[in-house]
Amino acid sequence: MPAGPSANLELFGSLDAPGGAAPGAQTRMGRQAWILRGLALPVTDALLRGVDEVLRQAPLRHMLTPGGRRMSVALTNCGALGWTSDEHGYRYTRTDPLSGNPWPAMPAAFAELARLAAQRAGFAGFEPDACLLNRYEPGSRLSLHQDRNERDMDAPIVSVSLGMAAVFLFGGHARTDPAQRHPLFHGDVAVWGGVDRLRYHGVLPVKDRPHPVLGSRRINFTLRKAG
Ligand code: MD3
Ligand code: FE
Repeated sequence: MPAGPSANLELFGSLDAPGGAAPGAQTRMGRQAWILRGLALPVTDALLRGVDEVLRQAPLRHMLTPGGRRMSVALTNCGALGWTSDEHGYRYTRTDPLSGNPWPAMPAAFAELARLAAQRAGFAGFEPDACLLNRYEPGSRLSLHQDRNERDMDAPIVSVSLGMAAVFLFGGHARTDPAQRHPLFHGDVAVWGGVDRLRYHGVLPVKDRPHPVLGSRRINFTLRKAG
């Protein structure tokens, strides 16, 4: 994608941007890792209806890590495959372990935005089959990890941020590599794949700065090709 004069325009490490970073700006985090500022803003109503529909059928829950710790982020899934963590490890399943039912269908607005974002970042033809939805409350965090449970490492991952801002940590290929910090605002969409697909990443504890629409919550959903 063209790296225009505003490719790196962002408020570095700061959440003091009431309207978020400039919509339309593109933050390049790595060779094949981008934040597309505000790309979701025109469709937030449809996305939030989709979120409500998913949560009605598959409520948010705090999963356990394989080490037995309760995650501070609550999560659920939609699409054919859903990500699960328990004392046995991480994996994708076709059914929700809480209900035994298939995961809710992926809302059309999620898949459409994911295809658009992937194409803008140089990954044409992305067809996600899994969507992991995370809900952060003040203090929730996600420690540094790699996303490596998906079968097809050639496919990118697309993430959509809604609600309160958060600081995203973007590390390297080793857990101890230094991490860049990037704020993620309501409506921002991140896409990463290729050489950046397996980089360590995480989210710092979220500060309580209520969002006008979502209040003291941050919703992030990630679209993946898991099967
Ligand atoms: C990874 N979610 O669900 S997505 C996850 O904000 C997850 O909830 C985070 O990590 C969240 O597994 C972060 C944003 C993101 C953006 C760019 C990346 C993750 C990335 C680039 C490389 C690797
Ligand atoms: Fe991740």
